Amino acid sequence: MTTTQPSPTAAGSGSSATEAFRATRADSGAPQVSTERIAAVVSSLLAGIHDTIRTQAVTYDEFQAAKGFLIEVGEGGEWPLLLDVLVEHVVEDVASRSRTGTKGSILGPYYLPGQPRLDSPATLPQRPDEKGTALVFSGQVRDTEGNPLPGAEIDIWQADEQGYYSGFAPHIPEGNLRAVVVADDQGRFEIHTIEPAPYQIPTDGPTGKLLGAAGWHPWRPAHLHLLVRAPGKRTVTTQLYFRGGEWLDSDVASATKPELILDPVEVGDGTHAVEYDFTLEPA
Ligand code: MBD
Ligand code: FE
Repeated sequence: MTTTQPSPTAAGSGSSATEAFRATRADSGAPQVSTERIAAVVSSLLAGIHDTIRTQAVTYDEFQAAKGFLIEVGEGGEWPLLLDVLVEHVVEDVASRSRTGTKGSILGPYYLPGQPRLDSPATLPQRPDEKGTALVFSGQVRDTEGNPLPGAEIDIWQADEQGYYSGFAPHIPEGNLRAVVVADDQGRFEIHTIEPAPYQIPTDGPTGKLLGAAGWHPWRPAHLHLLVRAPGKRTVTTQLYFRGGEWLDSDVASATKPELILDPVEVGDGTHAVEYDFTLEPA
């Protein structure tokens, strides 16, 4: 480290992610799930665990270690991180079976609703000395017939050039590299930002320790997070990655798709530019 900035701790980002999750759940209310559905899903889940214990001949020591691990995940506030990294991609895969339009990807634990709405062209809120390669990200939002969607919103959030997210790292100002960008009357948007760095799961928390103990790396490739909305359309939750980026082929969260890779070009001054269009299906 070349700075004396406090580096984010797993416990800090974990508990912030747990708080953020609770805050967004409060808006949407408890889902109504039938007794039959709960019984079916929970018995299938338990059958998977029981089968693993039998086929792997899991010992008492291992069983008790698992309990200790799960207790630590809760105490560290890492349930959102652990579940989004190891499980969410399958939920997204199932949801996407019945969907058309731009491919989706996982939401992840670091979305914060209620960011400022900025008209396109917009520069994402950033520190005066924000490090990183300048990126101009532009495109158009259309419906499945190809019609432009005026006033579409691009709710965007990303890590900085060190791989940290505002709201989950104490040294970054609130709202940094987050905004809701409002497209123009042709559904076009232009967003000025910087290229994020790859993201490393904190290695000092239970999720990171589990990955290390299994001999797996803790990295996600560099990515932009997006929620793309328009009136009457289904909101697309997705992520965009960068061609040639490290960890693209081994994302710890298994959340990359070939359709979601940007290929920015140098446009002078060291600035990179890239276009990406979004297609939203009817709600
Ligand atoms: C991230 O930045 C992320 O996008 C996901 C899915 C999990 C952990 C950190
Ligand atoms: Fe992320």
